[in-house]
Amino acid sequence: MVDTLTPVLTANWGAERSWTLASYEEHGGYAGLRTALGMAPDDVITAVKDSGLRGRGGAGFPTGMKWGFIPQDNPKPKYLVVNADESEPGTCKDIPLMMASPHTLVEGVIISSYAIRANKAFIYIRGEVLHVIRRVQAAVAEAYAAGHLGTDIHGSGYDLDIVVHAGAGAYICGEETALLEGLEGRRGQPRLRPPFPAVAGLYASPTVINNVESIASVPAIVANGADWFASMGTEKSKGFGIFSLSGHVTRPGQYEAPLGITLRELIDLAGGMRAGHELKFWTPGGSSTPLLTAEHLDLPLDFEGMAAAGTMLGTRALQLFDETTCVVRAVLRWTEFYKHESCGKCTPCREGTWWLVQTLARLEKGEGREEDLDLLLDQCDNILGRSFCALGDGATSPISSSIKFFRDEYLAHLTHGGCPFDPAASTVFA
Ligand code: L3W
Ligand code: SF4
Repeated sequence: MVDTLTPVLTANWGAERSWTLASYEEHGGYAGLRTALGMAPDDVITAVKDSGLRGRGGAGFPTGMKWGFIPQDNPKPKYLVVNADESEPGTCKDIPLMMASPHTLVEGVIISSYAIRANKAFIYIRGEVLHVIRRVQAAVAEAYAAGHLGTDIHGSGYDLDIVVHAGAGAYICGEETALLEGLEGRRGQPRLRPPFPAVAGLYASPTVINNVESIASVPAIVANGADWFASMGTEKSKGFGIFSLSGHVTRPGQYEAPLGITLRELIDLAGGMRAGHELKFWTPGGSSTPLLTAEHLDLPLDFEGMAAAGTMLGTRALQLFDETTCVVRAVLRWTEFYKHESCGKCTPCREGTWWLVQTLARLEKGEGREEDLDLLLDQCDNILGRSFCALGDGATSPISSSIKFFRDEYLAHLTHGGCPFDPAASTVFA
């Protein structure tokens, strides 16, 4: 299901064979590339800076500023790496984008590489999605055949090669420095930052790493201008984005809309919650972002609005749960995921996620004690801010936020001697 209020990234998803070069060019594709090649690289960076585009992978770092960090006086090669290792629970925007319109990404890679003066770019795709890897490989091959890639692209004197790299199925490789380790052939574990990749990234060379959706937004910015992009969204969160609705909603799917839209408006677009049920809790940007409740339906879904509510916009992975879902069970499922995916490099996360699962599991079974709630919060305190990377911090988000909003539901498991919910009533986490 795709619905759009800002038909840009998803505009052609419904076109016949939308993933082919012919279809993409028929709908104006590669116009941005021709415009960019007629500009000085620094002017492309300025356009992206002026547009206000912020990273769409979760953190919201200004994209043009990141490109500006690449030291052009450094004689080493520069690289562009696309983080297409989409694995955050609930996050499902980059994979549909690459399936429906891989050329939007490929065109974005060429323009972005030109801007930072990179002659080699990598698209790192999570290994489990073989169909996506094949589709992007086919688009890259079509782009080479059409002269959009290779040497002297369209007579500009600019050369670029793209390598499509398949990951090996580790969530941690979505962390940018672990991704670089994986790309270099080592075990995927994060590196200490600084130095940030912009200074010393792939093969210790200056490297820009951006999310798929960030790079896919670039062709439209170059083709239509920075002001056009900045006219959408909110004061500090410009432009549009893909909002992925999943869970207990009538029409789950991708909804492209300006940043700052509210969840209430998105649920309306999606036909409402499933009939006869009400929203109980939701994640704004995947399970690593603290949960919110029905009280937060009218907050702007932008970086500032979510920060003010004590959470993060993240990847706009809106997982919606109605009153039939046990929040303790949902949180236990996510925590088991983090424990499984912890790379083991640092003690707070490696040991802490194991303890979180032990404590949560006994509470969920009704075998815990009331003091276990404070114990859980203490365990979170010992992980948050003390882990080597964001995975450890993210593991604490669903726990601490669910205890804040649903302490009584945790306690009900103790008085009931187990989960008070009927697992058959909820279609999620049953
Ligand atoms: C140069 C500086 N570069 C920061 C760059 C940095 C990176 C970007 C953001 O985590 C979040 C995380 C997850 N000089 C710089 C600099 N940079 N200072 O800016 O950096 P940072 O540290 O703010 O975030 P991060 O470690 O990249 C990303 C959240 O996203 N998340 C997870 C998403 C998961 C996926 C997936 O499924 N693949 O996207 C969900 O919300 O919790 O907070 O490039 O180098 N001084
Ligand atoms: Fe690895 Fe977890 Fe530490 Fe990150 S926080 S380095 S995933 S053990």
